[in-house]
Amino acid sequence: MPFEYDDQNIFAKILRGEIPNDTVLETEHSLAFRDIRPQAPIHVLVIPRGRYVSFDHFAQEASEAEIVDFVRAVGEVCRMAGVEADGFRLIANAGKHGVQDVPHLHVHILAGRSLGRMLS
Ligand code: IU
Repeated sequence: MPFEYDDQNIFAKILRGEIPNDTVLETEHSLAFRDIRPQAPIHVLVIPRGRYVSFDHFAQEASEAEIVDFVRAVGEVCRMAGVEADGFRLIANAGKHGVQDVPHLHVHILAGRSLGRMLS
């Protein structure tokens, strides 16, 4: 099934500059900004600028330049979070069972408190 991207999703509007955001990092192909409802003292979202719904969509269709840029942007935010805090967690929700609210690929970076054990 082809991936269908909704240009009216909130992160598409942020990327078009229609809605403000609290930017922490801008690169050629990616943007990182603070989550509007933080679940930890540090809660940053990293998104590609391209029209990708989810991680699997991105991995299949993004260019190598976009993929390298995105992974480096995620890594840079982890580094920034890790400097201020004692470790971090990455999460990328997808689809209904993953409870993805915004249908534009985003990686959550959470830090600044103990996040508990998710997997046993
Ligand atoms: P999810 O992985 O799609 O479930 O998470 C979406 C996140 O986007 C969630 O943590 C929201 O607080 C966050 N968010 C935001 O940062 N800015 C917004 O305008 C909206 C949602 I709407």
